[in-house]
Amino acid sequence: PHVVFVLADDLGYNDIGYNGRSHHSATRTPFLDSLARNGMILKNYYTHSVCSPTRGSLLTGRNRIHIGLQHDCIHGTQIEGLPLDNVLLPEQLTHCGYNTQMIGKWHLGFSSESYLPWKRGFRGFYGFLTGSENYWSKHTNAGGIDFTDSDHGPTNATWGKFSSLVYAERAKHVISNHDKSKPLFLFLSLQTPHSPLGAPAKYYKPFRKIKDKKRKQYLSMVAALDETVRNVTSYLQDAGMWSDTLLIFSTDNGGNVNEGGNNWPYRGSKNTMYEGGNKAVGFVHGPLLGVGSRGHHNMEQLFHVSDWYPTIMEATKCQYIAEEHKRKLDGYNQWDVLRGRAVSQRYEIVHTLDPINRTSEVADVQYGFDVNVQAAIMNERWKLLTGNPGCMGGWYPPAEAKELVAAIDIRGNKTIQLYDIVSDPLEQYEVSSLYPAVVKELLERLAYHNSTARPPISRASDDKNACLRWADGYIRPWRN
Ligand SMILES: *[C@@H]1O[C@H](CO)[C@@H](O)[C@H](O)[C@H]1NC(C)=O
Ligand SMILES: *[C@@H]1O[C@H](CO)[C@@H](O)[C@H](O)[C@H]1NC(C)=O
Ligand SMILES: *[C@@H]1O[C@H](CO)[C@@H](O)[C@H](O)[C@H]1NC(C)=O
Ligand SMILES: *[C@@H]1O[C@H](CO)[C@@H](O)[C@H](O)[C@H]1NC(C)=O
Ligand SMILES: *[C@@H]1O[C@H](CO)[C@@H](O)[C@H](O)[C@H]1NC(C)=O
Ligand SMILES: [Ca+2]
Repeated sequence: PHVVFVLADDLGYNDIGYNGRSHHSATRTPFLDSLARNGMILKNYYTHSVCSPTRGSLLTGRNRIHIGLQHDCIHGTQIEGLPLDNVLLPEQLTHCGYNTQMIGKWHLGFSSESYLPWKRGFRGFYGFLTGSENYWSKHTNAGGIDFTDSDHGPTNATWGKFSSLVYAERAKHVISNHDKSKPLFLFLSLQTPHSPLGAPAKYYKPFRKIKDKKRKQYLSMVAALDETVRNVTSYLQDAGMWSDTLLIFSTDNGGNVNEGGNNWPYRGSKNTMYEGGNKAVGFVHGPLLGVGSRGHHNMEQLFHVSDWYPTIMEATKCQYIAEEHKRKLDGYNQWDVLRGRAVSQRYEIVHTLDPINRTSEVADVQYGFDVNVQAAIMNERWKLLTGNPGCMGGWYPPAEAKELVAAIDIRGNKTIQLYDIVSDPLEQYEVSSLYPAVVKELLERLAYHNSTARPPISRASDDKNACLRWADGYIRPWRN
């Protein structure tokens, strides 16, 4: 089958129509909703809480703690990128005869050529290398133009054109040039609805009445996202490829409540360890799933972003280049689970374990784990947080829902928090003092996971000689 993986950037739980309708959100995603309704909605799906870790996990099939991405995103001046000792999903798929194409945002390092997407399994890349940029001019904050066509190098050819349109047109080009006797893997890594906020005027219409400017801009960008997927779907239909396409839709992390996104009724924001940071929008569509064309299909079983790698390998019947690659994965093959033929083997997710992020330099080791360190683990019904879970830790209704009031973070200075995520999915009742045995068990789990972690890459590897704007105006690798 052809596999189209659509990754939205910073789309919150309450920003997709099928969730928003019952949670006071004005978001409108009719096309995505229709795909989801005729596919399988992942109701219990988690990503990491920020861009690079989720993207790294998706492409390696491993948890962020095993690819050095436990601390923060990869910054433009950082030497290290997604560690090179991983074989990425597109490398495996290329080996199985796929035409592997990536469009959009990379954000996994570009200090030297070896980190670039087209050196790591994608036959073609058309998009940007850093984490955010102007949607029209493609300028980053540092001033460089960040746009590269892997066949021709950095380019200014998309200047002035909103990126949704740029990416949809590129997808059309990829699809029409694709040799139909081969399978296609298209990784459509869209910029919407990540900041900087703003969209062409036509997308604002349905949101005219919303007073909050950021929310209005953000929802317009979500509308552009919906239209992009609609158009790409029609290009696949026109090419006769749609009936043999598995489409996966996912966000990369929770909504950023400071930049128009929304995760209501869940707690927290992007970059927090609460559900608002990690509980993600995701669904799958395509005849291969074997689900009927009518009715709602919700999957309640636990699914993590690292599961896509082995799941896609199974769906495509692709043989691993080497068995050892398979053994390195943290992800579970959930293909039969998605098709309702098996029960998920996953019962645990480590959201993070970040030794650089600590609340005190003095260690406070309990059951083998230093609880000053930012960490979060879900295990069956329990969720344990240690250290600093992030600064936007309250409950934030969408700005258009004037009847709802925000509830502020009341956690105080606790370095250990325990929630029963099944009976208390909104994380309102901190119960660590009631269940000391559970706390002990989960701290021991964290100590175990810590013993398997790789040291985090960090800003300590920033290069003072990094160049984010070459004399010709562009961004590109600056080391050999
Ligand atoms: C989608 O296609 C319509 C009709 O051709 C076009 O007007 C619109 O600009 C396209 N939008 C995107 C994001 O591709
Ligand atoms: C993780 O393991 C390392 C190496 O044993 C240790 O130095 C560190 O304190 C541990 N971290 C936590 C959070 O316990
Ligand atoms: C730790 O993480 C929180 C939330 O992600 C962030 O606000 C804070 O700045 C981080 N601190 C350090 C030292 O990285
Ligand atoms: C948390 O600790 C800091 C520093 O010790 C203190 O200033 C602050 O008042 C404490 N906050 C709460 C809610 O206890
Ligand atoms: C990119 O194109 C725009 C519009 O033509 C132009 O103003 C700008 O100077 C160009 N930038 C570079 C680096 O060529
Ligand atoms: Ca993101």
